[in-house]
Amino acid sequence: MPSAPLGIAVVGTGKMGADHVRRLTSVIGGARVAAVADVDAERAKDVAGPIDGCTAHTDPAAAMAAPGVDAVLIASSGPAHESALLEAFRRGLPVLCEKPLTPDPGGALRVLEAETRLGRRLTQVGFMRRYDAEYVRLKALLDEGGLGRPLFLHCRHRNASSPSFFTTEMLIRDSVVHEVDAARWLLGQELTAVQVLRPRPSSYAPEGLGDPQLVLFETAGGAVVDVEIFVNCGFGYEVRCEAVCERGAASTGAGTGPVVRSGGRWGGELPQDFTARFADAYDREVQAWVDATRRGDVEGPSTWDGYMAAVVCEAGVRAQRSGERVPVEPALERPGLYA
Ligand code: ISE
Repeated sequence: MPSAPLGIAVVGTGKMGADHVRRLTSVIGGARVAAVADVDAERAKDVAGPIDGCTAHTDPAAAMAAPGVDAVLIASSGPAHESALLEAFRRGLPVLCEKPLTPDPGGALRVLEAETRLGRRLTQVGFMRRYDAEYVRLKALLDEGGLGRPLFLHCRHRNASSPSFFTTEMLIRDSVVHEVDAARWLLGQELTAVQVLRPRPSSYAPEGLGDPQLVLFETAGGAVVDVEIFVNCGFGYEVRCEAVCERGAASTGAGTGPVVRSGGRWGGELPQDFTARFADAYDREVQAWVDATRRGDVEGPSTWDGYMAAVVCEAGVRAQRSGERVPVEPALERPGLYA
C-alpha cells in the first residue's frame, strides 16, 4: 500500500458530507481531505478552513481538479450525483458515492453505461448497512444456511422526523432504498414486484406527506419483504430487520444497548438519527473504501447495485401512486463488469 495518504475531494458538505469530512480527518486512517465543494460557498469554506491544505470550491469539477486529489467522495443531494459521477469518470478518479446512486433509473443507467465504457469499476455506492456489525452477522447466518430458506424479511425503518424538503416519493427513493439494497444483498435475490399500502397519514406528518407506508416486495426466490417506512415517528431512529426462515429466525435492531433508569422510568436509549445509529458502519465503510482505493481495488456495493435499487424504487413510486402491484423491469441484464 502507498505510504502517502489518499487525497480526497468531498463533494457536498451538508449533514452527511460534513460528517464524512470529520470521519476522514479524525476517525479513519490513510486519508486526507484535499478539497471540498458545496453550492453554498460559505459552508464549503467553513468546512475546509480548519483542514491543512484543503481548498474550498462551489464547482465539483474544480474540487476534483485541485492539487493532491486522488479520489472523490460524493455526498451532495441525490439529483446532483449523476453529473459529479460522470466528471469523476472523465478524470479516472475512484468514487465513494452516497446513496442513492441517482434517484431515477435513467440517470443510474447513464452512469452504468459510462462506467461500462471505461471497462473498469470506479464506484462504490454508500449503502452503509452492508458494513453494520448486526447486518453483517445476519448475512453470515443466512449464507451459512442453518436457518434454512428465507421466507420473510420484516423490516421497520423509522426516523424521528423528516427534513422540510422531504416528499412522499422520497419515502421510497431516499429511505426504503436502504431496505431495497439490504434485501437484495441479504437474500442474494433480485426484487421482482412491489405494492404499497398507505394508511391514513399520521396527524404529526407534515402537510401533504403520505407518512407512514407499508411497502411489500416479492423476490425472485419466492420470499416476501415487508417494510414499514415511518419518517415522522417522533420518538427516535429505529431500523430493524427480522429474517424468518424455514428452520429459525434472526433479527437486527433489537436495541440491546445500556438499560437506563432515570426520571422514574426504566429502559434503553434510542439514537435520534442515522449518523448516530450507523456511525460504526459509516466508519467501516469509509475505511474499507480508502484501503481498497490505496491498493488499486474497488469493492463493496457497485454501480449495478445502485442501478437496480433505482429501478426497484421507480416501481415502488409507481405502486405508491397507483395502489397497484408493479413489476420491477430493469432495462438490461447485469453486465459482465459486475459479475
Ligand atoms: C436518509 O437520507 C438516510 O439515508 C437515512 O439512513 C434514512 O433513515 C433516512 O430516511 C433518509 O432520509
